Amino acid sequence: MCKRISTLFSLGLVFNCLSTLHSEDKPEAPRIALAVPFALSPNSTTKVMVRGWKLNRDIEAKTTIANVGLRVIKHENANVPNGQDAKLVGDSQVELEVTIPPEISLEALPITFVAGGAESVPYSLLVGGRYPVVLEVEPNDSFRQAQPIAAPQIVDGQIHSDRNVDIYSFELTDERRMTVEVIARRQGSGLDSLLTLFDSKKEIITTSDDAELTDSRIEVVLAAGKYFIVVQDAHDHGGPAHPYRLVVGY
Ligand SMILES: [Ca+2]
Ligand SMILES: [Ca+2]
Repeated sequence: MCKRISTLFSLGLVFNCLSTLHSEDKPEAPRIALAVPFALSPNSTTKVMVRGWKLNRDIEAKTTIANVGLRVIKHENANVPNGQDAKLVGDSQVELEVTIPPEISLEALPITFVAGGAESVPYSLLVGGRYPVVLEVEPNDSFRQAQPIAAPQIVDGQIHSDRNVDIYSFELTDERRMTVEVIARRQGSGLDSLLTLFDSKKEIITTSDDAELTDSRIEVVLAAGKYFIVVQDAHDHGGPAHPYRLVVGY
């Protein structure tokens, strides 16, 4: 690209090429792709696996929030899940222990990694949620095994293998305008979510693939009754880099 500067006279290209030359003098900074799980519980100590690039070396974790404890437990190479692109989900990982003391109230915790004097761009770990948070419980792969949840509710789950499908059920006692949303790619997940809402007779009401990036969102008015939510990957891929947060709200 730099060879073309003299013919293109692009100030943007000049700047980009000078930046590249400058950055070649320094060690490449670690980069963070995603954390599994995405979210931490407030007032707790949580182990989080952070995936990315250039993480398999002596590394320090930092945050700008005072009194939050960060401890690197280990750093290692990480397999790229089947069918995934290492450019998307990273090739190395850090197991991190995060302690949030009771006096700290946060919705997100920014973290960075420093290795060889170079610091990553910050990544935000979610903390808690707008609604009560529960974890996905497997097996929930069929309507018969659907995991009952409340509404409103947040579920932190994972499409843990290829062709895995996660099914949840909830009941409404009154008519409600509902928003059912998957947060995945926005937090760096490899999941390209596909979200489908079924009625009590297991007939499709509506579906959503890509509403924000590749994350899905359904907005619908529902009468009182029982409903099923199906979360899956649009390409039937799954693995350790496919976490998601399902937000069932009104
Ligand atoms: Ca699952
Ligand atoms: Ca999608």
